[in-house]
Formats: sequence, C-alpha cells, structure tokens
Amino acid sequence: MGKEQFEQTLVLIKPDALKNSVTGFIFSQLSEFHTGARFAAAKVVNVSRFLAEEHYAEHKGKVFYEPLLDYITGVSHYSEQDKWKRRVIAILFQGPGVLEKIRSIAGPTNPHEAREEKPGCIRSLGTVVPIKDKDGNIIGSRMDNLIHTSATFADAEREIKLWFLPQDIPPLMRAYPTEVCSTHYYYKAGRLYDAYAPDSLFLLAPGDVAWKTDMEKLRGCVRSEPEKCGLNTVVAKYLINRS
Ligand code: 3AN
Repeated sequence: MGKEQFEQTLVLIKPDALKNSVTGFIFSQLSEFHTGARFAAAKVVNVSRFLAEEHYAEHKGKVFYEPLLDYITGVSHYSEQDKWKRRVIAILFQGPGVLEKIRSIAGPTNPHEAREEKPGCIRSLGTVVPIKDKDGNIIGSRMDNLIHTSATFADAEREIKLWFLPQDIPPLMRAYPTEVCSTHYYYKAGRLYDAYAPDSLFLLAPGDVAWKTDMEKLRGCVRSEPEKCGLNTVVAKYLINRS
C-alpha cells in the first residue's frame, strides 16, 4: 500500500447528531462511495471529561471551553436522567486526500457560515447556541456543528492516538508505529505504576500492542509528575467506556 493510502483522519459524530437522529444522513455523506476513503475503525464512546479535556486541550481558557466540554460529553443535550444516552461515535477514515475530503463534506466550523457558504454540507444542519454569563449577558457562542474532523495531519495523529488503541484498528490499517509492551502498567489518581497499587486501574500487560509514542511516554511517566510527562493523553483512551 502506498504512503498516500495511509492518510487518516478522525471523525466524531457528536451528541447533537445522535439526539437529532441525523446519523443516517451523516453516514451516507461519509460513505466509502462518496469519500473514496475506507472505514478503518469505529466505536461508540461515553466521553468522559478527562477525554474531552485532552481532545480540546488547545481551547483551554477560551470563553467557549467549558460549554464545549459540556457539549462533547453530552451534558448539553441529555439530562442527568438520560445520561446513559450521552455518546459520540468515533470513526477512523483512511485514504488518499481523506483529510481534505471529509473536511469539505463537513463544511465550515460555524453552522451559520456553513449554511451561507456551503448549503447541504453536514454542518449546515447545525446550530449556534449563545453562551451567557451569570447575569445573562451573551459572552460568546457554542457551535453545535454535529461532527468533528481532524484539521491537519499532526492533529489527526494526535487525535487518532487519543481515541483509538492499535487493536481497535485492523493491523494492515494502522498508520503509526506500534510497540509490544514488556511491562505491566497501572493507573491511579493521576499517577502511573509499573506494579499493582491498591485500587489502581490496569492499563497494559506484557505482550500488549501499544502506540510506540505512548510507550515512550509511559516509560518516562513511572514515578514522575503526570503533568510533565503527558500521561493523560496516553491514559485517556485506556479509560474509554471503563466506568
Ligand atoms: P473545527 O472543528 O472546524 O476543526 P476547531 O478545531 O478550531 O474547529 O474547534 C473545535 C471546536 O471548538 C469546534 N468544532 C467548535 O465547536 C469549537 N469552536 C472553535 N472555535 C470557536 C469559537 N470561536 N466559538 C465557539 N466555539 C468554537
């Protein structure tokens, strides 16, 4: 397979798309026939705040950051009573030019602009919700734009490794180097352990296949400060749908 075949992008079908049941429309737009790209992986995810914070790390501190976390975790669209419905469908697509093709089908970030500039694109069916401060003044907007798609190759690599384990992807469709783990790894309260600690969560065992870059980070994370070694970006995907 040529290198261009290994171009990959992450798509997230967000909670508003599930709530409004436009998944059929989105999947038909994203079909292999329309995009020329291949489905390489898919999973239904109850997005934790932990994962959301990692995914949207670049927006931390912006006025729309907290509303954005509420949106992607499903809190904005499903009440506490319906919290079991809070989901995102994460999909990995692969093929030549896939990044640009799927960004074009998705359309501009802002649904108002999407309707103006590209009627019929997926995000033209989205909506913009005002963000208010505690006094009711409008201080920004939340863009409920139904779908996320990676913006650059660097973003795609970071996001794909954040949402998918190598074993979520058929072996011949893995675009990034992997490594076989030779240690046990456990996680508890923001720290990594290479031996079982009471109440820790099991992450990896010898023989497991992991992203090479994750293994490099994990080796640097045992007994070190988690913020400094980028532990959360590695751990987030191992905690997907765990509790
Ligand atoms: P895109 O999803 O089009 O690549 P990004 O990556 O810049 O856009 O932003 C990620 C998400 O953050 C968007 N989908 C949107 O929901 C939100 N966002 C980005 N910029 C703004 C903004 N200026 N105001 C409100 N929300 C924004």
